[in-house]
Amino acid sequence: MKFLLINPNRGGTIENLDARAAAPPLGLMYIASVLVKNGHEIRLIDQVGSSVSDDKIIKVANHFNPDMTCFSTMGSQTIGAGRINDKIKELLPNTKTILGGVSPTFNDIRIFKKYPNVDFCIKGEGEESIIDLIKALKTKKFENVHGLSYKIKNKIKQGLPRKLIENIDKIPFPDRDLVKDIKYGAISGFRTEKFTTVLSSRGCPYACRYCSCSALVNRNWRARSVNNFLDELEIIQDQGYKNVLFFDDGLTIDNNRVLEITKGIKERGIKLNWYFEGRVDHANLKMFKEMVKTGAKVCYFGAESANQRILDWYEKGITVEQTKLAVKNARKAGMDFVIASFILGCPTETKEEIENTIKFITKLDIDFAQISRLTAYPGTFIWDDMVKKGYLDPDKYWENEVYVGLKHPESLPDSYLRDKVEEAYTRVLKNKKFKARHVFRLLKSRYKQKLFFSNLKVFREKDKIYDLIREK
Ligand code: B12
Ligand code: SF4
Repeated sequence: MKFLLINPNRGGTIENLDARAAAPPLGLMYIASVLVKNGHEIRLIDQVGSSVSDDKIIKVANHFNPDMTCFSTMGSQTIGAGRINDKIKELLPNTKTILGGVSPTFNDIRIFKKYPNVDFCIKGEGEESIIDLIKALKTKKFENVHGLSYKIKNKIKQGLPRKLIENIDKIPFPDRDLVKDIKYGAISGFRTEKFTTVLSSRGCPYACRYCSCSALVNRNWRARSVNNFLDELEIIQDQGYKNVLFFDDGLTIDNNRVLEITKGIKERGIKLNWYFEGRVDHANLKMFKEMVKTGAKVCYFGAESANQRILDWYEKGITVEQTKLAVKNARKAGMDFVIASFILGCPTETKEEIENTIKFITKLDIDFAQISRLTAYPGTFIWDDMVKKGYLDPDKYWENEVYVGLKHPESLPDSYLRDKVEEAYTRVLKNKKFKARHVFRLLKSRYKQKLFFSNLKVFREKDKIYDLIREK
């Protein structure tokens, strides 16, 4: 069969942001590999990374004439998928449409209602479900497919509950050749050398109230074997990549496993720069040192707040002291660029607590802080709680994020929080000690110098960066 795989841009008018925050569409690249392995013919279009127009996609579709058109969507990408799919269906009414990704995982029924041209939604991990769906097309026994939602005679039906893939070593490596001509060169708005993305493990056992990662995998964490993962890194190096971004939600959960990975990197002579995210309570100094020795350059911590009461409200399971120690350890280990994320606007959070967080950020020895307003997304505790209490109409906001401050009666007003985020960025970047530390680190780190000089234009367009960050 022929499959057209599309990573659509967001439905709105911020394609510029899409291109600047683009990364290879890893989920779709995994699906592509599985389809090819099963003998199917595929085309993949990353509209986000390549900025191709809808018209160009329709032309490709018309020429390729796929049996199945598959979209991967998170958030407002579903709007883009709906828009493109309607046009494709007009030309090719026999192609069947599948939506997969985070959005259909939590919004399948809403998708069918809003977009009548969608035939199937695959919820959760798609590698096994899509193959089962292809088989079911012959038998028509859709009810036996895990994670599938479908329509029969305009009635929405569900298959079996979604299921996690037990042995993730068995999943073929994502097909990077499909996007080899796209230059993904910006991470969080900062220009970098060409990079690719990897997943050494899947899922997360925690359940922070603002995050949907745990709901995606029922609080499950599965790791690939170290050798299986290193085999992929070797291929990536052979393909000419120098930079790798880890998309793991829980890379550092098992410190010993990370040490085995770093040992393997040394033994196999792999030379790649890495970027990763980690929890502050898994920020072991010995592990960081080995990571730095084997190429780790940028680490990103979810610090979220300087107030223990707020961290506890989020059920984050960390302490403020752990954040300080994590940053200290990353510094001691020689990490070139340390980023921490913070959220303002937790329900019941006071103005004083927000002030405390901003002061804390200016003192923390990091290179950059990402500061956001608390947002509700489908699949999170906060979303479910607000829906349950009647603060939020899910049918209105499922495709576009909603700031908690706009809807929650116990939250500070959103306009106040928006101003505070802007003020926080300004105060942090203008803080004399923060600036002095930057200059010092710039002189010490060749990597940081490279990053800094290739981003001079971006730094000059400081307001644009703020916009970008605010939009994210
Ligand atoms: C990387 C990432 C991004 C990147 C995406 C770049 C890229 N090209 O990949 C960027 C930075 C752009 C991004 C943006 C956003 N993101 Co994001 N992102 C992630 C992250 C960390 C990893 C995604 C990933 O690649 N996972 C690995 C792959 C293998 O998994 P996958 O994509 O889910 O694919 C699997 C299945 O979903 C399925 N599948 C996927 N596509 C398809 C297609 C078909 C046809 C089939 C059959 C199956 C299928 O099979 C795949 C293999 O098993 C996730 C966290 C997470 N754990 O998912 C958050 C996450 C998805 N993001 C999230 C959010 C909130 C956002 C933003 C809204 C943030 C913001 N405020 O701007 C935006 C939304 C952008 C938009 N489109 O509207 C939330 C989603 C919340 C929700 N419930 O909707 C998550 C879950 C993080 C969280 N903390 O909760 N994000
Ligand atoms: S914020 Fe991080 S630790 Fe918390 S549930 Fe999400 S991925 Fe897991």
